[in-house]
Amino acid sequence: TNNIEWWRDSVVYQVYPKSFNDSNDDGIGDIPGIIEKLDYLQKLGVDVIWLNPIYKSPQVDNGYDISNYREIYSKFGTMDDFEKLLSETHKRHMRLILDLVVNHTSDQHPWFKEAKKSKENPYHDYYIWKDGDGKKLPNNWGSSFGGPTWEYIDKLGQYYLHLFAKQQPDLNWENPKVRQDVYDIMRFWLNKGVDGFRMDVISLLSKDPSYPDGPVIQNKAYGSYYKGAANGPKIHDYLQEMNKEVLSKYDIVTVGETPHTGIEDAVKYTDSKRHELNMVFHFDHMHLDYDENGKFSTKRFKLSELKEVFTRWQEGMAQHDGWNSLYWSNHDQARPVTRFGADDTKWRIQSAKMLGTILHMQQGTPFIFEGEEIGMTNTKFGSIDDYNDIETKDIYHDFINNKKLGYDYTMKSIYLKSRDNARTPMQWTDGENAGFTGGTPWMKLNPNYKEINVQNALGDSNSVFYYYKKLIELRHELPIITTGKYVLLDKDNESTYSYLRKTDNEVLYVNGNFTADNQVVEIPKTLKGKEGQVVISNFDSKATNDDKIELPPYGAVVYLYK
Ligand code: TEU
Ligand code: CA
Repeated sequence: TNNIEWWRDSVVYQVYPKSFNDSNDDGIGDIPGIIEKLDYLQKLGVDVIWLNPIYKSPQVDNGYDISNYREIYSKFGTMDDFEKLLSETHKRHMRLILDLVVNHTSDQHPWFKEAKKSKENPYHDYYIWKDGDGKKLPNNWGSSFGGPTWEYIDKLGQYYLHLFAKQQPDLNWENPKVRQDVYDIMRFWLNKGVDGFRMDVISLLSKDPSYPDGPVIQNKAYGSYYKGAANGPKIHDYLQEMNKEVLSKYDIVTVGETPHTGIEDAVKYTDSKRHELNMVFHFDHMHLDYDENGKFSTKRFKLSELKEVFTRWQEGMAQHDGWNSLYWSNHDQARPVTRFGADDTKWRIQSAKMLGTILHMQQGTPFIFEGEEIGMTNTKFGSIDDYNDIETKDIYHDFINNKKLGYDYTMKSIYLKSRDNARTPMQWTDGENAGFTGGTPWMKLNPNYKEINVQNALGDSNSVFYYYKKLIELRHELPIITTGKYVLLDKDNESTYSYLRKTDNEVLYVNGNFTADNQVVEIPKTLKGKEGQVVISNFDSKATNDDKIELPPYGAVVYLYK
């Protein structure tokens, strides 16, 4: 539309390949299945598709444990399938980005198999080792999926570091050979024509060489590794080197997943003058409903805190030359309509649209996770055996056996927070297995697919789908959504969220009701008496020159003042 970089007014759609669409009825989503649905994504109007890892992997952590970075996981298809996906995506004027997982590899990667043979092996130094006796751990760090971050290899008399599962050993970024090999992998995919990367836990690459003990928080048995691993001493050197050697040579988009990163660090990653990344995913809004046990809580977020987080990031990135990513969920998070809206039959559709409005009218690049555009909800499986996710299984064990929180509470927290809420198969139709597969699905479906599915959404002009389509169109049509200055209104109001986006000659006025009651919003003084045109709303709202707006339950309305 204008001369800003293309990714600034793009909308990204995240595909979790395993759960998207199965083309050959083996129960597992695959690349040919994604190709079948490209017309659907084009209809939605998204600009970019991000695929979770599609590489060869033992699937201990659903593809975040890679054993060959240049091969496709065989159940997802072949390299030919991938190349076809890429060209079919480009044919439809969309772009495709891949997940780059280079904090760790699989323990089945040839580098690691070599590395653990001996200390003299040329690949030994590709990973992070500490001498020891197998009794005293090098420090108190606990891994993300339970147990210590250190695994002992008897033969070597050494521990290796794994911030995640023990099948995910951390790469040693201090070693320039590791970095060059990673850059080669990146070039391999970029030279095929992929349009960028989402970079997994990229804030964790550079470890503090003193490996300091971390504080023991969230009732965990071990210390947190963040102090010694997040935003470490050399992280910006590494990313600037990566940018210089690889990223700067291509017209691509990069988004870093950056656990434990606040505004100050995020500015360093994304300020365009520093030549690192285009944007990052922070977790501040994801933490609002954590409790003393961390993520797996039954606590509900507070609206004033949500506003505080969004506003801090909107203002913080705008003050610098940074850029926001915008998301309600992804493959690691609960479904937003359950977590931030209301997933009951009465308010599901309204609240899904309201949440979409509040996020998509902000400055930044929005990410839509598959199924969000039809308002898919969390699920409740009857037994822990129906769950697949390594994190969920670890929490179940920890809550029941160690923390003694009881079965009912444990399952309740899983119903609210398990990553598998996001990973149930995509709901295409009301037919068998929601049209996801003709075989036995790798994970159970959410039984509400009879009602919530793409087929129904496409047949109903009032569906969440068409509302999201409109939100995406607005971003392409109204530059103010990309460029306008964000101003929060009525910050302490626990029922409604209102903000402005401003340019020199226009104002966008965004309102969302987060409750199941009617709410009245006072129009700000500067807009009173002027006529705002409705650009999108989930209820029957008209142009207004009134002093107040009446919002129905979960109502949302956006006005444009010229
Ligand atoms: O997640 C990184 C991360 O910070 C996780 O601890 C995340 O917060 C957690 O899943 C939330 O419950 C990334 C990937 O997105 C995730 O799927 C992988 O399991 C993880 O890295 C390891 O690669
Ligand atoms: Ca398949």
